[in-house]
Amino acid sequence: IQDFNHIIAERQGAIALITFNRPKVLNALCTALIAELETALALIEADDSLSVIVVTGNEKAFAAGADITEMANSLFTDVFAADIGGPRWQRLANFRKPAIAAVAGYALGGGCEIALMCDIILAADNAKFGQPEITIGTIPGWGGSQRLTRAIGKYKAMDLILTGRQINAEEAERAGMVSRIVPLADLVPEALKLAEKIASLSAPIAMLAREAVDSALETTLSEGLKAERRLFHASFATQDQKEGMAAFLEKRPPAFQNK
Ligand code: CO8
Repeated sequence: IQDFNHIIAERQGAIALITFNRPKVLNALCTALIAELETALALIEADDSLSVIVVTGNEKAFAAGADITEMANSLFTDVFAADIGGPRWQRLANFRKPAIAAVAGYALGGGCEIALMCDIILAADNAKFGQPEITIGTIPGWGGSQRLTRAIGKYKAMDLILTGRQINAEEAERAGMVSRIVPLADLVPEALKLAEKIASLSAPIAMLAREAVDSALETTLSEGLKAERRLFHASFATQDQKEGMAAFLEKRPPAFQNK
């Protein structure tokens, strides 16, 4: 897609595969990496030939958090002025196409929070999730206290955020923050297969669907139901709805045109 220093952005058919690429520091998420991610996401969002994104790391680490060396000596005025953790850091959460996090190894602090910004979290059997910020004298700053709590509930989130302990893939799946667990060797192929399944369906309908699900996290039940209904109604303005339903009635596979 484009050459970067700290991430690899590749095209695999309709799938954009983003790989964090700072293996020596367990993919610590430095500001330059976040800027590259922001650029890559803008390119992918604007490219009609790409419909799903997979974000991954390596076998040892998805990402072990924000880069502590960068933050260690920051003052309040520095992090406040730069709005560290703000919209630029949350770009993945506002990404409009379906996003899959394929997590192996450590997903800690900002790494866990990046995974939580995705729509689906696929975990390798060696994945470890945690919000260890309290052990280094700070708290989650990239949505962890909010998205994690919405994903797994107050009591489990407090357990993780107040102790900094790590949980394995099974505990994370039981808690509801992991969609599926796969063997480590199958992680990226399975994530791509899942992405291809989604990409084989209608891209605009997938965008409506993820916006509807996200409404559940953003608003009250009655407002969320209203948002869902409007998005459902909007699906009837697409050719893909006509094609999908016609194909069902004619007992043939649908040929979605992504319109
Ligand atoms: N930042 C910078 N460097 C890191 C980080 C990190 N988060 N994590 C690991 N590294 C570096 C280590 O310093 C080490 O470097 P070196 O070889 O030069 O000494 C290298 O990666 C390998 O790490 P370890 O030797 O520690 O590897 P281990 O296998 O012994 O341990 C752990 C792995 C348990 C993952 C350990 O590295 C660790 O605890 N890392 C830090 C985890 C952490 O506290 N993460 C939270 C960071 S704070 C955060 O994410 C806040 C997010 C919100 C901020 C908003 C936006 C910026």
